[in-house]
Amino acid sequence: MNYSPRALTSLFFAAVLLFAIPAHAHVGSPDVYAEGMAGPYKLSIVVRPPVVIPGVADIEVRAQTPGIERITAAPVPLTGEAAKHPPVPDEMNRPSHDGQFYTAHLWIMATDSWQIRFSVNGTQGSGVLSIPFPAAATTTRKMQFGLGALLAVLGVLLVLGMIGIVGAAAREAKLPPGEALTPRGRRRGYIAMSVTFVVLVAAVLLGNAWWKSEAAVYSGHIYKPLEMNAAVGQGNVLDLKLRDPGWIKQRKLDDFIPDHNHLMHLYMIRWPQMDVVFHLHPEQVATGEFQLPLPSVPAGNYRLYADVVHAVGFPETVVGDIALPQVSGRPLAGDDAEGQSTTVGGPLPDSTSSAREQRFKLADGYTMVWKKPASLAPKTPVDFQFELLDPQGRPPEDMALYMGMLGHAAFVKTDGTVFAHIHPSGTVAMAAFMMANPNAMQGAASADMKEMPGMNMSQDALPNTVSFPYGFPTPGRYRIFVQMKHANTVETGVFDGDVAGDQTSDAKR
Ligand SMILES: [Cu+2]
Repeated sequence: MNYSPRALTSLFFAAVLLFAIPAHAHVGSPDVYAEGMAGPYKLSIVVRPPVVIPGVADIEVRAQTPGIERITAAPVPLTGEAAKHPPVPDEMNRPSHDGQFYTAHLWIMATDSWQIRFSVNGTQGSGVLSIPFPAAATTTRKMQFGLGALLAVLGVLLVLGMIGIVGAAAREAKLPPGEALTPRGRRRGYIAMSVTFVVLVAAVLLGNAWWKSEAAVYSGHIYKPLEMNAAVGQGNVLDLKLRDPGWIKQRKLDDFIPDHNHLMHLYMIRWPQMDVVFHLHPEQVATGEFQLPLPSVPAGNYRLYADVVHAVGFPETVVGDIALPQVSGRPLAGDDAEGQSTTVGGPLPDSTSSAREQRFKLADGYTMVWKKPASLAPKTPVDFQFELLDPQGRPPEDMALYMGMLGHAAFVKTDGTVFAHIHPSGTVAMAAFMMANPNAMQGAASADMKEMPGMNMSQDALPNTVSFPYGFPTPGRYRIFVQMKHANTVETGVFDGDVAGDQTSDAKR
């Protein structure tokens, strides 16, 4: 981490130029929604990463447990030396009379893998919870015309004023009061003004060159996702080659860490129908290269979303495409799973769907139910709740964890601009969450784990319901793929949601 002159100049630039937009692990879904336990207190958290780097992250916390007296928040790098020296935390505000709702605005100084560390004090004692998130700029914004014009006018005034002052000083500084100006004095004034003019023009040109080179350095820091080339080789082996288009030099292709047991989680969705989905786990065969023998796949164009996590806890989603013929491959095994539904945009898959409930009939007679909120709005945190029922409509008695979780969900916008892979703890990559909360993980064998949403490790029967904290980034139609497991069967429910907003309103005046 270096906060030295470069960071300070960047700060200056950020302030003046209003650079924009955050980076994210998911595609088009930069905000972090998470749920977790800070000691005895359950918190629902939203972290909206900064629109500038350096920039301000907006943080919202809703306390789900009563008795909290104060919450502090501090931004800390997830790894490295700086992670051991957290800054003095900020006290979170309670902006309304709603005593359970807290906010904070924290500076994020560099492109990196970060965490917000929440410390909670209250009647039940204290607790800590850290929520990781990646921070990187993804675009720049041009200077506003009005601001540019104002600065230009002020600059010209400064230059002219400087020339005038120097001229006057050279002409008249040594002139006794009341005496007339000599031609020699006047000439001295002109010379001084000319020299000043040349010096100032040179300074402006140099300043412009410096500005441009800083802007170029900054634009080099703009997030560029990894690229992926997909092909099918002999024996129906899917081959994925990752490529770094050039971003910060810290990014490597050989430092991926397992996220719930797999280096890569690949969602393969038939596109644009979105009627067939696979959740697969290719193996790393070389640096930046992953392979997987394909299962049986219906022919079509597929969109690929591959989730990976770097060693520093920085998650990325790599996007690709592939056209596949009908493939007769191996049977699905292990953690690999498949789901099918109707073409998106058509009628909802079950006629019993109502405004508050969407039911999805699975091929084996089971049903998955989405307990739908009354309305869906962009950028609003919601608990997405799903329930699995057996063919008799009862909770299955053999509920199982799927890759250590009660459920996995993917929220995919039908225009392809959003993909987010979510767990009961939220949008954070589990591998990064474990780095941020090492103590919670030491408790894996102890009671602590039971407190982690979706990570119930006790011997008790597992619930047949799962909930995911998430908020849609933009209005429009989304398809939600939800996976829950009973015995050895992974069920994939498919649901559609329309998120209200200006773009979806077709009732034009
Ligand atoms: Cu998952």
